[in-house]
Amino acid sequence: MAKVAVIMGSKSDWNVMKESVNVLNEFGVECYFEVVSAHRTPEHMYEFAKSNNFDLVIAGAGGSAHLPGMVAALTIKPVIGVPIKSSNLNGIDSLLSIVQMPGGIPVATVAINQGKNAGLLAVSILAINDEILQEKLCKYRHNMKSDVMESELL
Ligand code: RP5
Repeated sequence: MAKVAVIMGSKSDWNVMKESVNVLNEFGVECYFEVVSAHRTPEHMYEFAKSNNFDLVIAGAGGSAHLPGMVAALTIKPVIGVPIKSSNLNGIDSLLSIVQMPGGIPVATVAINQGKNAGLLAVSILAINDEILQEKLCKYRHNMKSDVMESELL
């Protein structure tokens, strides 16, 4: 069974990162979540990454946002980064920190505060080898399409 670790640099990131957890729960993907800070708890970050107790990591961080890149450097599992809007730079600082990984250690980066899309991307990756998840994703897309087709303007 695939397992996703959802980590974040601070409990103040939870409002965004719970959207990832909500999506994973909706699709029935096992996950766990915790605060892992690159600068406040660097030893714990190392232990977490080296535990290998996950198939995929979703990592959210704000500010200079080292967490996703540092974790990606410590594991060969895929890492999805979520830039969090936490400073007066509107999240642009986090976005650039996470998306601009030098060649060699990739972090798949979603839009600022897009915990939901991080969850959906994780499901898509895991669905490669899981027909049930493929079916659920097709149904999810179908429902989105129906919502648009059936929506009425005032
Ligand atoms: C980052 O600093 C966290 O990811 C958070 O987005 C930001 C602010 O953290 P707090 O000061 O709210 O704990 O490490």
